[in-house]
Amino acid sequence: MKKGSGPFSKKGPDPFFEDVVAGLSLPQKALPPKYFYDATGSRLFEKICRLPEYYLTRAELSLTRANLSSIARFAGRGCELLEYGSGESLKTRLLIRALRPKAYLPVDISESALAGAAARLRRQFPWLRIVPIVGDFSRPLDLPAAQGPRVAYFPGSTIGNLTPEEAHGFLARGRAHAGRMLIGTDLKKDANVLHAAYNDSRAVTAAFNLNLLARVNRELGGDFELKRFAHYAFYNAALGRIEMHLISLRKQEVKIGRHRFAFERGESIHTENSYKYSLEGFRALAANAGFRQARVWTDRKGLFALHALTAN
Ligand code: AVJ
Repeated sequence: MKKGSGPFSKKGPDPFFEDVVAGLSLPQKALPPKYFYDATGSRLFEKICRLPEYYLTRAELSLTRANLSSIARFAGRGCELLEYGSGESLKTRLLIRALRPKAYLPVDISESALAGAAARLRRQFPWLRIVPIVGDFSRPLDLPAAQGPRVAYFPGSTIGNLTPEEAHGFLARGRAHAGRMLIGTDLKKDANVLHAAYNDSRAVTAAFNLNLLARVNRELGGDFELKRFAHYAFYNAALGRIEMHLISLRKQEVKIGRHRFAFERGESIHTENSYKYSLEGFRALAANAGFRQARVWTDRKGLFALHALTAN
């Protein structure tokens, strides 16, 4: 078990432990997807982004490259750039080069991911003021006061992890952070294309999903037997989302500290939602949260969208 974590940590309750116990106690067992990204999970996610079936990353990068000067014009050169996520990505570097922001404020729950990304960006952009912020964007956030116009960047369809209700809350709270937003969303499309993206032939997505149980074992002293669970992902068309689950392959009991969780054969842990939006659907969601869609860019194949939003 990792030092300083688990039920007996001196630092008080460990949010990972609390969230795991709460999630596995629900009638439909569930684990929050934000915990996918430990060191192993982040490595697996990068591998997912390079898979032939996982079109999202390439589509967003290509639309960003193709529209970089319009995007920069919308954001305003010399703004403060706030990013939800640690800013490891190639897209972020493109944006920084094009915008020449006064400051760059990455927000991430992982202090180590933030520190690593900030160090690399400092080397690449010595002129840039970088203000890393440890925080969870799915909850209210306290940010340093803006010293000029601020634009928030939320790429990668990460907003797709939130339900539309949560996304509404995120956007409504975001109005206090930034007057303008750039948000990447995956578009609705043929269910077979979506299915393949989350059921890749090399089973990297399966390994990414199962790593969540391995992480519970490593950090919380759980005794999940990974071979007794299977990756399951499908497109829920009625709700417009990919759902990822881990299915128990037999009746079994799992221990985490003094807690025991019983699984029926076939019972699932719901590990992720990945919402897909139509252009109109996201525009309406943003409008309800007080944002006007000023522009929207898509890639040539119409797979992915980047929305430019202005607070009303
Ligand atoms: C990083 C949340 C956008 O939902 O497509 C990739 C995560 N899950 N494969 C997504 C993910 C399975 C990804 N997001």
